[in-house]
Amino acid sequence: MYKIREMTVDMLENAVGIDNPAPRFGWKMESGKRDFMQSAYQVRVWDGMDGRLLWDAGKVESDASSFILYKGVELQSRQLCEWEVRIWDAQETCSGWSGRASFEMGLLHTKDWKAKWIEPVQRVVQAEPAFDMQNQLETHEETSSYGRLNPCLYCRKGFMLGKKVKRARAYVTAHGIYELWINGKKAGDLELAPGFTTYRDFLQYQTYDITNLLQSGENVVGVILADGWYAGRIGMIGDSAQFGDKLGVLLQVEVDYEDGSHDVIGSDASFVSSTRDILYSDLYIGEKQDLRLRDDKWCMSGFQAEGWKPVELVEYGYENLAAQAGEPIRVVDELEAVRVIRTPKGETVIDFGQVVAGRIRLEAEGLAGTAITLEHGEVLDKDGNFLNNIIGRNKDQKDVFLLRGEGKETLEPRFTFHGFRYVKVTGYPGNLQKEAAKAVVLSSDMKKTGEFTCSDERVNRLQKNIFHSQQGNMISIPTDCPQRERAGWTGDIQIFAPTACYNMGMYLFLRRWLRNARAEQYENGGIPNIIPFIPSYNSFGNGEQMAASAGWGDAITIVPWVLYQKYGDEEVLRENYQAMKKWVEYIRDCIKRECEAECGAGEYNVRGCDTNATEVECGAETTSENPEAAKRRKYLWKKGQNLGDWLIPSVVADASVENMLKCSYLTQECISTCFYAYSASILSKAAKVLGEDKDEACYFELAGKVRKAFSDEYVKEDGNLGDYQGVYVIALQFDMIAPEKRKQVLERLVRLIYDNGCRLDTGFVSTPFLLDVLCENGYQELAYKLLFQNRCPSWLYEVEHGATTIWENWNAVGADGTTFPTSYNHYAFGCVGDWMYRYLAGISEMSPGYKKIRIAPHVDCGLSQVKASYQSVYGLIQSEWELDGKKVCFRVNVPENTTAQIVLPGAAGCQVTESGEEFRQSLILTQGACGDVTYEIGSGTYEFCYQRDSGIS
Ligand code: RAM
Repeated sequence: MYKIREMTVDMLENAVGIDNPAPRFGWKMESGKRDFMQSAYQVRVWDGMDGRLLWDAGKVESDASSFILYKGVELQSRQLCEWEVRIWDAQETCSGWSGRASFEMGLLHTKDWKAKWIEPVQRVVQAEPAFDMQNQLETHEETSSYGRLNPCLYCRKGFMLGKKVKRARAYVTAHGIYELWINGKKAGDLELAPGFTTYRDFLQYQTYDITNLLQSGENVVGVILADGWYAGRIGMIGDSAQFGDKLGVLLQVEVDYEDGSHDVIGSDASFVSSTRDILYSDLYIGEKQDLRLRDDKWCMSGFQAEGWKPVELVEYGYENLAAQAGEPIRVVDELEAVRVIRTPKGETVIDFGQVVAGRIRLEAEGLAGTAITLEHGEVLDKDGNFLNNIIGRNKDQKDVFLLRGEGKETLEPRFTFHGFRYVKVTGYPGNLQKEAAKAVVLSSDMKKTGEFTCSDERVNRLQKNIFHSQQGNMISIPTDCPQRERAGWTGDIQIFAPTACYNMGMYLFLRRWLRNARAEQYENGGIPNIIPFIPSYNSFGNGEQMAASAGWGDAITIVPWVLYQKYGDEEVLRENYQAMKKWVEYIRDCIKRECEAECGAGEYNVRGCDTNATEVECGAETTSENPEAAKRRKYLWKKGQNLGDWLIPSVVADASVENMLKCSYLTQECISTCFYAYSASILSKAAKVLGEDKDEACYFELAGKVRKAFSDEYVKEDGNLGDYQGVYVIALQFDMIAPEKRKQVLERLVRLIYDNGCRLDTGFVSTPFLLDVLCENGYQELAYKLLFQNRCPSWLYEVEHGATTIWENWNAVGADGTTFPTSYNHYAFGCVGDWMYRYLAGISEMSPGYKKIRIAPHVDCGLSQVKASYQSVYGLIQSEWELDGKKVCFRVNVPENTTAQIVLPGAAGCQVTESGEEFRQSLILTQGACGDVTYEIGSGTYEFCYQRDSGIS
């Protein structure tokens, strides 16, 4: 008999607070047998309270087991639902009903909100002084007084419950970040709620099941508010009040009684507020607590709220509210301290052995009022002293605690987080033992979906480092780094998304981030380089709109396409389609303006895919010296504030801002045009999926013209494309080179790599494709050399120099151990993780969502063993191989309801056994020229073995 498991609604198990009126169902199946395919399914949905049947899909002949759209009776706000599914296999055997799973609707309409926004009486958040770049570059530690920071605000209200409660929910959100408290206890396990979104358009509320926290008689509901992303100091330059300068809360408690009646207790003018033990809390600067003022009774019945002040009712409307979309931030791990160091300077520093994002929890005992200070850093200096590696205004990462003085106390900040491995502790009474400290790791709580280990411990460490950088940079939004900018740089996630999707279930997280991206898209189609966007970023465009850079803004086409490939949901393409199209048209328009500037207005006319205007070439009507060049000008994105191949190692060796910008202007012309073609071709493919035939053809044609123009304009006959590896890589990967010149281009790339001592010199946007380009074009050996390279710049150089996450700069630690003030937690260059899964373990999708899988490992990579797995929407895909001399053993698992092509490298003519028996020849699909044999198989676990020297190759 087979079983159904992991039943999800909108990709979450037992989801609570769904505000999508048409949720979608999914399930996995476990059969214990091979070749298992679903041939039909039936889903039934009930109202969980009164047992009414809401939907019976009937038996649907289909092998779809994810994203099955609800088509029953209209779902209501707050509705509790139960659902079950049964399936049939190819032999028409039925699974039997799955057993019921539940989901619960959130508030679907603005009219469901009875509560009012309230703002405690407060000093408005202080504006930071005007930004000065020089100051930013020099500021290293605390420069300003903390007096400008406001204390956290506590709000409370008591209410009576007379009847027996059946269920109770709280729907809560805030301007700022908040904790919900009921009767002296924190409700739920969320951190930093409501998370970071583009608040004006999209503010999430969270749904809490508080049934068990209520009591009969008097109850108290309370909220603690901190500045958070809304009002606190954030972004590159640490500006404050980016969304507003007053904290507020919207809170609605709903109680259903056993007798069928219903009560709503909403935030209103009867709440009172005060300040207490948290003297300030800022996401970037840190938190200060006076534990003498702590008293959890503030949120219990019987507490005399003397001196508490009334709150103000304010109108913000409810239009921007949406249910929590995807995994919230939680404590995802706790790490023991590895050691306590006495540094040469005499500092006391705790080492957690791992760079993380989060905070620490520290036990201490001392006299009342004793001040303990915690400072956070990711590395020590060369001599082993504490180093604050983050430069910039308001990047202090410093917590202060004043002890209560009544025995053992636990110190832990609540509304801030830091990027660190080392914590310098000052003022600790007595001898600090490592057992007294724990690192509390924060992240959006996605499931881990990937595992990769192999016979080289350094590569294993690299994979771990990638994972940890991902964990630290997925706090509500995908960030570049969790200590300095903590910003949703579009380029970084564009580069890293494929790797991210192997490591964790990124579907909801990235889909939510795209919602922010759509909201932030400019009228003209440009996508700001950072999402969510904050006004202070405009200071980089001299007060004008922030530029939309090639390779960064393209996140709007690339990320939806990656999600579609990995999870198979067309809806992601549909909901982003217009934004993708606007982005491509934005590029077209940028070029148009360039042409007009060069050729005179009116002479140049672009034909967008939606217009019928005639196309006129730039300069075609003038007597141009080079009519061909004039004709192709309109396909080349030559100008604009494009970042090019950011952080090319040889150019930014000294990490100076000047040289960083040099990377841009040295490469931007080529890189921008390549991304134009790439986005146009993704758009064409998306149009095909969505049945937008006209667009499909139009953008396909556009991509082709851009490619041809690029090749004609930039690629010399001898394959010369300049001095930078990245330009070659991108041009090859995006198919920008005319076939007759491809070989020369490739050879020049290979020469550049050899001339660089078999080391990479690629920047941000090209690094993800470097190893692929080499492997796809017959230079596997060189790709392996780059992977196993341990001289700087290289992945293993970082590992051998103590990295526990991925660094922003390859040379962040010098050969002599000097550590530079930069970010040690930047996932971008961790993009090689994707290649390792796809190439070394060989797991990739042949059709969207891994409905059809390809497992094609490369056993000649220099490793003797690889073990990898990926938890897809259908179930676990595994690829494990060992190479022992000529003997290859290869185990795979193909999940139910999928099929796979399995490639056995060098197996042609060999006797292949599977689980000890000769394998069926009939399953052979192809025998490749280089001796690879491809089998087509169904679900199940297989173990193939063969001796390569027995073959024909
Ligand atoms: C740096 C960021 C980020 C990158 C931009 C261009 O400041 O850390 O990684 O995308 O520059």
